[in-house]
Amino acid sequence: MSNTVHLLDYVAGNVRSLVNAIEKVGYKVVWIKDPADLVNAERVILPGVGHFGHCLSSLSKASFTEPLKAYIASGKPFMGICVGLQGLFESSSEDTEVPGLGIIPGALTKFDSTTKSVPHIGWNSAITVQSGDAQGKSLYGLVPGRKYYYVHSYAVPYTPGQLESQGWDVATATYGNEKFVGAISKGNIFGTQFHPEKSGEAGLAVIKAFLDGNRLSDIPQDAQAKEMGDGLTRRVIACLDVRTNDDGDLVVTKGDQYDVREKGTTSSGGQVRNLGKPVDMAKRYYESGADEVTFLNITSFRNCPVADTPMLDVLRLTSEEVFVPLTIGGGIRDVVDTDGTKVSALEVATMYFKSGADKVSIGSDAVIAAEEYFASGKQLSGETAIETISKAYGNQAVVVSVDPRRVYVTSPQDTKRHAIKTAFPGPNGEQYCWYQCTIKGGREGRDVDVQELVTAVEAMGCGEILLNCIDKDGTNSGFDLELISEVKRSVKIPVIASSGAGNPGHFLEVFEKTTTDAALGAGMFHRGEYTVAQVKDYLAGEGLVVRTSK
Ligand code: 1PR
Repeated sequence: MSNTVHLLDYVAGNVRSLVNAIEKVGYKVVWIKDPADLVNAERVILPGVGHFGHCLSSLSKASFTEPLKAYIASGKPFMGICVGLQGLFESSSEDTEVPGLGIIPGALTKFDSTTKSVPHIGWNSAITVQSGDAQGKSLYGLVPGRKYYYVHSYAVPYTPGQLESQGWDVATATYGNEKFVGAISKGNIFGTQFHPEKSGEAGLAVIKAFLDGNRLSDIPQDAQAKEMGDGLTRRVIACLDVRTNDDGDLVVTKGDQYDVREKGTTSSGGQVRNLGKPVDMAKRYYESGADEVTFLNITSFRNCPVADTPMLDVLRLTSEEVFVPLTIGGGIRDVVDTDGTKVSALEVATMYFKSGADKVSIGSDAVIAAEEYFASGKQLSGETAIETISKAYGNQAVVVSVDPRRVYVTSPQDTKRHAIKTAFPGPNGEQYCWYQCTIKGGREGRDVDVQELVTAVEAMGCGEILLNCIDKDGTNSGFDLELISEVKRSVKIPVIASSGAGNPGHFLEVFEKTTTDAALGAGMFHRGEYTVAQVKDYLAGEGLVVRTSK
């Protein structure tokens, strides 16, 4: 057998990470554009992102459905990832008009969002059910104590014995009180609901086992010892604010309340703080166990020539070595390039996805879109960056980064915005505050509050909120728990708490005192005060479920 893997080219998707992961484990990717070529393939992977109906109808429109079924029936190795797995089932409540391939009995349903965030985003288990020939074995490299990266709203609920009675080996994960199919296999077929290409070393081991044809193996001794709780882990994210410094080098910087210049003697301040090189630092955080890495291009608001944006190279290089989700923010909006060419936000996002990003983060443009949404009486235009990108790549690929700042008031009646009572009164003893959204990296305050913004962008199809806080940024004084609780009350989508982390205890505090889905740190990691691993070990020691294996 050659070392070639065939991937089906049938739907827009951020598949760069998958290609990188396959190459990392020593295989070569060939894209199948013509369904007739499927007969010659030796191993096939069906990636899938976004909407079930959209993926399956794209497959059918490209005339792949029957050749794919024939390929699978031929007994040659086949793997479906995420929607690629979902499509093997009979149907999904995400789109009742479009049937699945019906190779596995069962239907997908949406997670219940009354008690938890939906989509389910983060690291969870895939524990092989002890049945059939998988008894006591590792199925395609899956290990009970390891965690894998999931991102989806629909899943196949797990009913003990049902799939097993038809010869399927199943690995499950638990989200809240719902147990679902995390991976499944029978004969030549293998599918994972999680993204192995974004699941660190644990995921690379799964891809390698599939490509090597290593269906069942012994569970590694060290992995057996490292058993940890089932369920979604607390995510710890490292964030890199990137910009060009005064010498023209692209550097990771870090501000105090968004001011990234050293305290200088001139009125404009000193040099831009240089804390290191973006790709090197991202690798270091991956090695240290970061669950995700976020890059924010913080001066993109100025002039954003698309053609030479250096962030594309940063992503390309990072995604070859870093196998956890990568988010890129800054300048995701409709732009005009230096030569006058108009480039839509969707096209900008596509460039980033093609370079290895898994999610894009939208800041200023989301605030303007929210203002327009309210001005039009909550009408969706269908044309905002959030809507166009989430339609093409799925909600999970669109993060909105919020840069709010506290505005103190004496009483809630003093403002039309949503005010909360605060335990931290303002400079004149004000007992209330509202959170004003800003654009252009905090330079311009807008007449829209954080609660309005997050509800508007959730309606537009944003899949996750990256919640910064200008007052807390760089202060090392802990997260703004009041802000985080306010936002968590307002939306169902996951929220990443950001700004203010100064030590591992702040991560514990935000996870214990709020229902945040993830927490992000920047300065404390960049300055070398703590490593990501130290934060995770501390959380694990306090009894929180975190991903400690790589
Ligand atoms: O508006 O879509 O072009 O996006 C610009 C992006 O750049 C936004 O996501 C915005 O948050 C970010 N940004 C703009 N200016 C700055 C700045 O610092 N001058 N950085 C900036 C925002 C905040 C966090 C930071 C945390 C944690 N950085 O991401 O990493 O506050 O820091 P800490 O742990 O050290 O407290 P667009």
